[in-house]
Amino acid sequence: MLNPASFATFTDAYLAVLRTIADGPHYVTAGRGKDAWEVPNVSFRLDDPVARTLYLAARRANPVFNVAEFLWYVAGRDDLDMIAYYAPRLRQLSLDGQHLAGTAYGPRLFAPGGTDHRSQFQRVLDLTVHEQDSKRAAMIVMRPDELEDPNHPDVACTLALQLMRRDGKLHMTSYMRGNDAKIGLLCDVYSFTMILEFAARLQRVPVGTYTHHVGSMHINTADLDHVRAILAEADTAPADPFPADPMPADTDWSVIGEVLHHEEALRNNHRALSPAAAAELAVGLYWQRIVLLLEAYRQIQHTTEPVTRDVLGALHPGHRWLLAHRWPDRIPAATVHR
Ligand code: 5HM
Repeated sequence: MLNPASFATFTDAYLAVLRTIADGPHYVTAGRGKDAWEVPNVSFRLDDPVARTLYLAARRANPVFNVAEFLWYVAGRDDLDMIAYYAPRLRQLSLDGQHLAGTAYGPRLFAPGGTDHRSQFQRVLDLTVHEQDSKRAAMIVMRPDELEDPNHPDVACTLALQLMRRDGKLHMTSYMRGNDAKIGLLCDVYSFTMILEFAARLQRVPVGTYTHHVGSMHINTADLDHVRAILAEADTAPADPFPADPMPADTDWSVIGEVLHHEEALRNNHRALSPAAAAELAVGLYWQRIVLLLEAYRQIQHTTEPVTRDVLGALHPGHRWLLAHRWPDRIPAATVHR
């Protein structure tokens, strides 16, 4: 069997990867200050890349960071101003205290460049339209010069993202040199499948499959107890309690621009956003709820009060559940049901 295993949801794939490493590491590695259990050459396929959200309380996934990382990428940004507001630990990877290098995939994928002034993303989209069966639609992320400084704290872990249009659907394959199976895997699959779904909406074709190939899949030994707690919860937790929510068919660059505009205002605490004001935004309900998720995070970051009930009530129920497990002291318990 030369093809990777297929999974219905990301949750199934994530648990299989964690179990494989925790039950039988091939190597114990040491390097760059972190010991890890490693299984090399791990691949899997997701049949429904939209079912990307993990609902396991022990993992304490941060839905705000997942959305923000996608937005940071498509905006073509490399600044800490935006992304460290959502993930302060990323500051440790920056050499100048203002920008990220390898972790910032946005400029590499989405910034216009070259003599044709197109982004890599635009080039591969154009390619899959003009030559539907193309095998060339790969966006390159890691760069050869990144290894000039072997001690650089921030070298891209993703080698390439490839689009393939087959049977009328848009599929994605990602190639990574290394992936932290507990933390990075969840965030990377989330943002890459969002990029796939956005690309499919721009082309007005259905989302196909997502395939993930990793050279070094590993769990840091410091995370092993946490991983065992996640696996123990998964043994008894119900399967994905909230249905996957597809991106609206009319999602295009103007919708993303509108969402980014509100993201910036909320991040800088220039204003609050009520559910009534969100309902007036010129974007679909899906994106209104994402902007409201950013409003909930504004309240968590810029106030000391519990998140207001009207905002929590207007969120996607899955986001509300995730927020309640990530910030239990800021979410009134009565507002959350599985
Ligand atoms: O020594 P190295 O550059 O591989 O350390 C980076 C760590 O962050 C690795 O554990 C890598 O797998 C993880 N990582 C990830 O899982 C990093 C990035 C940033 O590119 C990522 N996913 N997107």
